[in-house]
Amino acid sequence: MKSPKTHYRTCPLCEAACGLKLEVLGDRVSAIRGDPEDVLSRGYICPKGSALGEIHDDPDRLRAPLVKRDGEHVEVAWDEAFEEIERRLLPLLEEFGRNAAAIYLGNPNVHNLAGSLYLRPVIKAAGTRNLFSASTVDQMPRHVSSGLLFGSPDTIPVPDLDRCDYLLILGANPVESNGSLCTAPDFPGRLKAIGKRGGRVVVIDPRRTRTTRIADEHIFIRPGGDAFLLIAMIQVLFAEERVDLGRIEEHVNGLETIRSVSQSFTPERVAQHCGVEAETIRRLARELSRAGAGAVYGRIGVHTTAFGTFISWASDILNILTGNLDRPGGSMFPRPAHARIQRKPGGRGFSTGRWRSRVRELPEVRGEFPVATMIDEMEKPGQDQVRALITIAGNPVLSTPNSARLQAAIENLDFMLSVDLYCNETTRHADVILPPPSPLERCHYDIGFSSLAVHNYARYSPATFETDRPSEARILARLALLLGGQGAGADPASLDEMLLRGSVEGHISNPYSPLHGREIQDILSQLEGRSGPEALLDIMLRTGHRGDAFGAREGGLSLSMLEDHPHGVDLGALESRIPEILSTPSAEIELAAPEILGEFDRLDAELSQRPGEGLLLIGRRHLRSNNSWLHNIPSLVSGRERCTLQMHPDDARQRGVEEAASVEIRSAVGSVHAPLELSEDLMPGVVSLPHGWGHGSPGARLSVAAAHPGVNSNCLSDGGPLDPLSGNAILNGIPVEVKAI
Ligand SMILES: Nc1nc2c(c(=O)[nH]1)N[C@H]1C(S)=C(S)[C@@H](COP(=O)(O)OP(=O)(O)OC[C@H]3O[C@@H](n4cnc5c(=O)[nH]c(N)nc54)[C@H](O)[C@@H]3O)O[C@H]1N2
Ligand SMILES: Nc1nc2c(c(=O)[nH]1)N[C@H]1C(S)=C(S)[C@@H](COP(=O)(O)OP(=O)(O)OC[C@H]3O[C@@H](n4cnc5c(=O)[nH]c(N)nc54)[C@H](O)[C@@H]3O)O[C@H]1N2
Ligand code: SF4
Ligand SMILES: [Mo]
Repeated sequence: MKSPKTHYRTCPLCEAACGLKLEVLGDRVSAIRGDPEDVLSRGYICPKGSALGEIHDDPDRLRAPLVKRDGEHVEVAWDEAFEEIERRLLPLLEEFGRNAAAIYLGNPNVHNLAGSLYLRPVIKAAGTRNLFSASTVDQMPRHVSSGLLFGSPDTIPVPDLDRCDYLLILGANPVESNGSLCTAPDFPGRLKAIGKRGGRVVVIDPRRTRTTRIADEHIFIRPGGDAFLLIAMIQVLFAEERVDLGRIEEHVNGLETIRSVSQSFTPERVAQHCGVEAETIRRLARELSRAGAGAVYGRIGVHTTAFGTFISWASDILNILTGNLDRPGGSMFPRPAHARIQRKPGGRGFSTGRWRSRVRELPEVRGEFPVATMIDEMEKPGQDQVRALITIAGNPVLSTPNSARLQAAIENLDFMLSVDLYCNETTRHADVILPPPSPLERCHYDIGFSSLAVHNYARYSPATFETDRPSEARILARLALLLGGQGAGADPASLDEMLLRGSVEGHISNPYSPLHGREIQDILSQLEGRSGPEALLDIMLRTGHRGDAFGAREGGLSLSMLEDHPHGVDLGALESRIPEILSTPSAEIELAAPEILGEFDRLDAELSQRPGEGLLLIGRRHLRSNNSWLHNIPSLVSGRERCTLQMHPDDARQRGVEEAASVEIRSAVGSVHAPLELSEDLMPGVVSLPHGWGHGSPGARLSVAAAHPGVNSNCLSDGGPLDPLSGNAILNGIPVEVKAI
């Protein structure tokens, strides 16, 4: 018998980016544990990480391209699949123009080196303005507020979890989600440690959660009410003269403007609208200002609301006003290994609305339109109507608003292509599906999440298993060449070569690069024969602030150095980065961008109306889920049914509905039926239904998920009203009615 081999790799499933230790026997994984020596995760693992082997082995996971023939998907060879795309898609673009194709990018792209490095050429080659992604049902507000405050949408501060004494969490449940826009494996342990060192964790959430249970205090809030709570806390800080910016004071612009526009938002005035008592709001502001070092951290429950961007901004403002931005234990900017060497502060700043969507005239944000308007672009006839869709690693039929209508619009398209591991509720509509290899058959480096981690680190994992099938980078490269008119048979290596040369030449001509003025051959010869994403990553690491600059800096980082450190390289605790990191034109933090000031009028208008009295629907995550796509893994769906509507017993009594019975949940745009679960954990007036369910569609190939279908909560979310600054959809705080059936 063969003896098992040990492999180490990063879990790609969620933002915690845990380091895992895999026991491999032949071509199978026999066990997966947390890697106790990992520099970031120190042995932590959750049930999803342990299930990576099951994903790899899942018989439903696609191994060959599928093409639809007479309404049925059949397996074809790779060449045939690309020929089909060329034959069907290119004539459409010829006839109707480039905007006739829409692209939708799903969440797992961010967890994948190919997605991080090879999507740009695909988007460029497609040449469409109809670009959409999961970002506008997720974190787009955080990009916009960061862009306005700090000058770049990717300059996102994270709570310095391991050193703070006070943490105010709004709309996040990291004990189930393992954290988001805050990479911190073992989030629960890190939260408990705050209490152990004498600190305090307060959670604001309309539902009692596993996170509220380990916190020192939980405060209910009316869904969507956080903007009022936060602006009143800001008002209190000014009114009680508690503002103290600390070391960043000289880098801040607009403080007096914020003092004056926030003046009228007293705790008494907002209390009813957020459902939090005025005295509690005052106390929270005082606690934050008195804490040694503290941070305000908000996530999906507050970003997917009508004031998502404002809330993200207000959280940072509270950190700034209490001297907590950019100080140890406060809210800090990570510095990943691949971050470039910073030039002097200042830059072009950030703006949105460089172009607008055709139907609803919504502004682009970071080159995308809100995914909520993808339906409109498909449905409304006219020049530039969307007739073809390319989805890459996404399931918008389950994850984006007004899904029933979206599904109908997708059915009417002339052509659809998907790059995905599975034939799911969305990709079942595709004329061609191109499946990348499994998560264990690729190399991994977290470009995104090492930029959001509570401790600086660098970690690279090689592929655990080799495969003959094309890598995702190869698939995307071939697609980019095809879209660029080079034909279905173009060699993807030519794109690798182009990207590589482009990157090296860019560095050589850039006076701020450590490679400025070097010889191209000197650089290429040091790449040790690497190509594709690994070559690009090596260049990023070696030109980064800790890099070896291709021999110019002894002991610096390179990809081969990371290969020698399978548990990762510890790059130390977070460090202060202001002003170096600021890229606003003024090189200062701009507190009072006009876009934000405009939101104060909207807040005022809301406050002049009485809050509604009906039920408000919120979402819910479970540790063993990951949006829509892990319900086909037996160990992750076993046990009690999870797709239930949770409701407070008082609300149930009032409506004459009973536990276990299926109830009808109706919103402005649709209705679904789900089993009712009574729970004292809900704030009265609030009901909760998880997203990502609604399996069992004909034509999908998810046999395990089909046995645990649940219902699609996004049949209830309305793509009409959005967070105006980011275009983010409103997925929490949806008015609904619940009735017995
Ligand atoms: N009501 C409601 N809706 C929500 C949310 C909510 O809280 N409430 N949350 C929103 C959020 S935060 C997000 S991020 C979105 C997610 O929305 P999506 O990204 O659209 O959906 P996922 O369920 O993540 O689907 C991911 C797809 O990628 C495929 N996949 C996995 N790995 C790979 C890979 O390596 N390569 C390729 N090509 N494909 C891969 C999977 O098979 C799956 O089909 O949902 C959003 N929708
Ligand atoms: N197990 C698991 N982990 C995941 C995912 C998953 O689906 N399952 N998805 C991953 C993804 S893509 C993301 S983006 C992250 C998201 O990570 P989190 O942001 O931690 O997401 P949730 O667990 O949905 O927590 C949102 C919380 O907001 C609360 N909430 C709802 N409305 C409001 C409101 O108006 N105000 C306030 N204050 N709270 C509100 C909800 O009750 C809920 O407890 O999780 C990631 N990790
Ligand atoms: S917490 Fe996230 S990264 Fe860690 S094992 Fe679980 S799914 Fe993987
Ligand atoms: Mo997300």
